[in-house]
Amino acid sequence: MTDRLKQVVNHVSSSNKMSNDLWQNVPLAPPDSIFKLTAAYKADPFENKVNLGVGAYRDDDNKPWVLPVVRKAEQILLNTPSLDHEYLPITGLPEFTAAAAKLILGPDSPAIAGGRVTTVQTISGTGANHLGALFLERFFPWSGNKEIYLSDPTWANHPAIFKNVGIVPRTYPYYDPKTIGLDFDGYMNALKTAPNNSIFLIHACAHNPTGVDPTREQWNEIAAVMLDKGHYGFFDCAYQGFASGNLDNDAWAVREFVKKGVNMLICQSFAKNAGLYGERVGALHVISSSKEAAERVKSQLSVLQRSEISNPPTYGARIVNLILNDAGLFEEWKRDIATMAGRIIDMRKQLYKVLTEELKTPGNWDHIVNQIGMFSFTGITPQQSQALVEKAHVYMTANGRISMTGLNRKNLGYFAESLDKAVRGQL
Ligand code: PLA
Repeated sequence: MTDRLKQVVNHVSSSNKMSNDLWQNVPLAPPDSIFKLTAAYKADPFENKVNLGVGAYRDDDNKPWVLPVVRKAEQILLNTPSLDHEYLPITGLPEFTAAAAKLILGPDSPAIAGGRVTTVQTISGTGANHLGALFLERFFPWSGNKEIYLSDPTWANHPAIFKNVGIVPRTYPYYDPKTIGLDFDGYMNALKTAPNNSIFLIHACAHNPTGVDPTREQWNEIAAVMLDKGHYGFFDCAYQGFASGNLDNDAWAVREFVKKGVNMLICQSFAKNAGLYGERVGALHVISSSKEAAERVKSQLSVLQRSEISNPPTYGARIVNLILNDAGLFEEWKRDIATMAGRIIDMRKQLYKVLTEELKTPGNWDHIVNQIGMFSFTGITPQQSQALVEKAHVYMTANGRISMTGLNRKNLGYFAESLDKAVRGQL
């Protein structure tokens, strides 16, 4: 070997050694609890496999559904040669952010009219949660520890999002396994006993994973304590339209809290209600007490956004912008949402019927029809969930959550029978 060659070999082997050692202390992380189900489902050759994991809408043929209104908007975009691929402003497409604020806060929102809303386009709902968390970590007038109260249970990603920015996640009671419903007393007690000016993360509608929302009377009581205690509301709205099938109904709590003057921000996602999962369309709305404060908030959100993603992506925001700002497309979108919500409600009714009338599965299954939104919290044990995954090829999260959209007329019977066997300990 020539000296030069030896030198090169040595160099390569030493750099290899270095890179081998470099990550030796990096522990192997477990796969994501929700997305691992999608991967396992895809890899499973079993014919009757069922995916009830991720909350992504499927039609009755178990296919992802591109909303007809989205197809139309895409055609319009294709036929608009003036559109280019320049960067958007840091806070996003202005027509989109303005319309997105109106969608959640209402067209006649006094907060919008007063210029008190700062809206920033984000990387879907997750990005809105992250940017909101980051903003609070930096600028919330913390009086003690940096903490946020999350409902028990909540979306699996919430604790990680807050931990990432140095906010400690704590929990407040939300779900009562005995009633398979809301633990309203526990919730109220947590609001009352938390230190003044605490931050509570609240699911705006169609709570994930339980499918259990407060009634309007209960929302009013929650708002009253929040005001009394000076608590801050961190609203996560990932399912507007999916709870009742109606966009305005599902925004009721958010609008009511804004009207009552609860200090709050809202994270908004268009992943589910527009079926734009992978396009990552969302927004963060921060409500301030004055126009001048809203401008300062906007300036700081711009600084944070710039260093995180520089500026948000164009494609999905352009689609939603067309839908929100064209009266005809907007009406069509509402019909598409009603189609999705209606199919889910139908599946709830059918599942309930098969479990209670045909199979006479032990236990009370009223919650299947009473819970709302994409998910049902079945109330089965982690062992029963595990048996369903491992023995019946029914993919669902260990906490007993099922995504109702994964059910259709063809697989509902198989799922119900498998659930029945799991409950009877016969799987
Ligand atoms: N907030 C809640 C309460 C959610 O359930 C989800 C998504 C998001 C925010 C974020 O969605 P986005 O970033 O796509 O807008 N929850 C899903 C998917 C549907 C996931 O885990 O990311 C779920 O299966 O729970």
